[in-house]
Amino acid sequence: MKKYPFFFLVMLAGLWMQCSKEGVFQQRLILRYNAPASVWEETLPLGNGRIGMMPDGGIDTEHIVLNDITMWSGSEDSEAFSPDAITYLPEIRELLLAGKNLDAQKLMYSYFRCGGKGSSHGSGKDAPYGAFQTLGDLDVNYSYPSTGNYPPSGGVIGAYERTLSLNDAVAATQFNRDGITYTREYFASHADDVLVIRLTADRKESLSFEVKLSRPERATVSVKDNILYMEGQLNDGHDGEKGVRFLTQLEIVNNGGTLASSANSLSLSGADEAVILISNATDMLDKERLTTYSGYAGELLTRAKNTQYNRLKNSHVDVYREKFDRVELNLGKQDNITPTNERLIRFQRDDDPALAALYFQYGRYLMICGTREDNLPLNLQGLWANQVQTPWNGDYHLNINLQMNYWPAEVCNLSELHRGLTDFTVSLVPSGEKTAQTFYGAEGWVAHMMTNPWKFTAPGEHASWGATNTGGAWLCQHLWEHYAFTQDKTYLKSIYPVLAGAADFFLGSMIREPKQGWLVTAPSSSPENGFYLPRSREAVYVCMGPTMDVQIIKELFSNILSAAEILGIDDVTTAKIRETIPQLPPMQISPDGYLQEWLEDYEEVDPQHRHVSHLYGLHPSNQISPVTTPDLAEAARKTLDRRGDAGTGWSRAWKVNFWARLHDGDRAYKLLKSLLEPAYGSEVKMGSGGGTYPNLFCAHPPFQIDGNFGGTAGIAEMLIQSQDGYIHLLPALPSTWPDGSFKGLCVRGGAEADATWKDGKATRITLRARTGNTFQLKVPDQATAIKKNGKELPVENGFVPVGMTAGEELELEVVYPG
Ligand code: FUC
Repeated sequence: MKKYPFFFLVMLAGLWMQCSKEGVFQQRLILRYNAPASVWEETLPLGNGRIGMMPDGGIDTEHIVLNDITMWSGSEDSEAFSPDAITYLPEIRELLLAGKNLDAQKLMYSYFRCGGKGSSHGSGKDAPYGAFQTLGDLDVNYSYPSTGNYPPSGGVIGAYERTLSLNDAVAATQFNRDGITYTREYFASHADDVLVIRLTADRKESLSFEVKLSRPERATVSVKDNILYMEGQLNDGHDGEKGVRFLTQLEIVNNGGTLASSANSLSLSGADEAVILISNATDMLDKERLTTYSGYAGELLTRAKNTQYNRLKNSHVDVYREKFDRVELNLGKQDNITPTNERLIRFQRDDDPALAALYFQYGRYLMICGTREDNLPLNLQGLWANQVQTPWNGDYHLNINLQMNYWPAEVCNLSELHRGLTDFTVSLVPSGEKTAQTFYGAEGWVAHMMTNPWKFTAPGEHASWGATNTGGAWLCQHLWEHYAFTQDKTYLKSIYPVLAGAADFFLGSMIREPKQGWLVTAPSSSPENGFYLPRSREAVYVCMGPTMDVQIIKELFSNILSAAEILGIDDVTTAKIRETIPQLPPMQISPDGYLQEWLEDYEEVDPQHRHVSHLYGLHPSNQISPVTTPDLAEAARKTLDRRGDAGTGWSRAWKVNFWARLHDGDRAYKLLKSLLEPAYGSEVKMGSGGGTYPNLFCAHPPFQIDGNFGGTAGIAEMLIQSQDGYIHLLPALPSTWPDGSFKGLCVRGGAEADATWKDGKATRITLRARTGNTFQLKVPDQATAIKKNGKELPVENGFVPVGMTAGEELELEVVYPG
C-alpha cells in the first residue's frame, strides 16, 4: 500500500469532517474578464453597504466610480402635501361610482396629485425630491518604467485579467507589461469602512501613478499634507443650505518611491508597493448617529492608515464571509476560466447550470455589499451609480421595485439586512400619516408609488402611475415576513402599530362600490397599466379596487390578525378588520379564464404590460396556489401566458418567481434564461433590450438592480418554498438541474435547510432549527419514506411533522421505491 505522510492523512480527515458537517464546500465563485472595462456596465461593483466603488481595470488610465448610499440631493418637501386635492376627492369618487372613470381621471390629473414638482418625472436632482447620485470619480494615471528600447515600444501587454471573487468580495486586475507583472486588489472594507486599493509589481521601483478626485458638479478638490480632499454640498432643491454635505479623503500609503502632491492631485513615483485608501462620509445620518461626517471620514482614514494591508484585508474578508458562506448552491462545477461575458453569451446555448448558481450567489453578494442594517435601503441602483441624474432619480419605487430588492433577504439567509428596508418603512409613518390626513381625511398612514430618503409619501405628480396607494401596505408585507422567518416576538411587537396604522388608513378610506357592495380603494390604479372603457379608445388608469390593492389589503389584514393573536391583542382595529375582510371583493376569473386585473373585465391598454400586479396574490403573497386554490392557479397560468414571457429585466425576474410558485420548473427556468439574456452584442455594445450586462448587473434597460435580486429570489423559490405552512423542497426544479445541492436556505417558522438531489429527486435533507417549532415537511413526490437515523418517520397526509428545539439539527434521508 502506498504510504502517505501523517499530516496529509490528518488534513484529509479534516477536510472530510468539514465536508460532512457543512455539506458541499463553497465553490470558488469568480467573475472574470480578459480586458479592461470599456463601459461602466462591465466594471465590477464593490461595496460594504454604505460606500462602494467600481474600477474599470484600465492599464494606462484607470477610472473608478465612487459611491455612497447617502449621496442624495433634495430635502423634505412640505409642498407635496397639497391642501387642495382633498376638495376634489368626493367628486372623483362620485364619478368613479357612476362608472365615469375618464372624468374622474381628468380631475385626478389636474388636482389629485402631490403639490410642487413631485419627482419631476424622473429628473428630480435639482428639485426638492432629489436624486441618488454618484459620489464622484477617482482617476489614476499610470506611468511605466521605460524599457530602454528606442524608439520606446509603448509597452507589450500580456496575461491581462480582471476578476471579482464573490468568496471574499475582493476584485483584482493583473497584467504583464514589458515583462513586469502588475497586480491591483480592490475592496470596500466590511470591517474598517474604507475603500482600499493595493498596487504591487513583481519588480522593485516599478509603480508610478497620479490620482485625482472629481465629480461632475458641486465639489471642490484640495490637497493638504499629502491628503486629497473632495467636499461639497448637494442641491436641497430649495436653493437653500439644507443639502447633503459630503467629504471624501484619499491617502496613499507607499512602500518605497517618492510621494508628491499638486493643488488637486497626489502622485507617487518609483514605488515597490502602494495602498490607496479612500474614506467618505455625508451628513445625512449625522443627526441620528450624533456624529460629524467630516470627523468620521478623517477617523476612518487614520485608523486604516495605521493598519497593515494584510490585516485590513483579512478582517474585511472575515466579516464578509460570515454572511456569504451561510449559503451554498452547487449545480455543477464552476468554470472559473472562461470570461464571464462569454459564459453569459454561451449560456443561451449550453445552459451551464453553474452559471445560474454564480448568478444566484452574485445576488447575495450584491445584497451583502449593497445594504446594511443601519442605513438607507438599496435603491433602484442598489448602491452603485455613475451619474448625478440617475434614471428615475435612483429612488424607491413602491409598486414593485424596492420590495423586489429585498425578496432574497430572508430565504437567502441575510435576515439582518432586511432591516435597511423594515426600519425605512417604519420611518415613513409620520409623513404617511400627514398624507392620509391631507389627501383623504383618513386616519392611519399611507404611501403611494414612490418615495425617497425625505419620506415623500404623497401621490405622484401624474395620476396614471402616481395614484396607487398601496405602496406602504406592500412594504408592510416585508415587516411581517421578517417575523415569519425569525419568529422574533419582540420585533413583532415593535412593528405591530405600523401594520395597524396601515390598516387604519384603508379601514377609514375604502368606499362601497355600487354593483356588489364590496369595499374598495378609490381612487387608485393598477400599476402602471391602463384599460379601455366600453366604446372608448382613450386609456384610463384611474379606477376603484384594482385586484392588486385587494390582495395587498387582504394580506395586511390577515397578517395583523395573526400578529394580534400572537401578541394577545384584541382591539378596535382587529374587530374592524374581522368585519371588513368578508366585504372585500374576491379575485375574479374572466370569461376567457384569466385573472381580472380590475373589478370589471376591461380590455387592457397593454395586454403584455411589464407589471403583472394582479398576480401579487401568487407572488409575493400566497393567496393563489396550485395546491390550495387550483382554479385561481390555473387563471394565473392563463394570465401569464397572455402577458407573455418578454419584459424589462425586473419583469422577467418576477415571472421566474410566478412560475416557481406555480411549480413549473421548466417555465421558471425559461424566464431565468431570458433574464440572463446578454444585453450586449459580441462587441459589448449596450443593447436596448432587457437582460443582463457583462458585469451581471440587470438591464431594465438601463441598469436597475431589482432584477438581480428578483432573479436570486426566483432561484431560491425554485429550490425551496414555505409560504403555505410547510417546507416544500425542490418545488420547481428545472430539468436542466438534475443533480445538485444547497445549504443554508431559510424557511418560515425559523429554520435553515440543506438538501441534496439526484436525478431530480431530493435524497438528503438537513434542518437546523433557529427557534423551537414544529415544521411540516412535505414528503417529496414519489418518495416512500423519510428516515432519521435509519428509522422511518410517521407521515400524516403527505407531511412529516418535525418537532425541533432551538439549535437542533436533523439529518434526514429520503427513500424511493427500488
Ligand atoms: C416602475 C416601472 C418601470 C421602472 C421604474 C423604475 O415605474 O414600471 O419599469 O422599473 O419603476
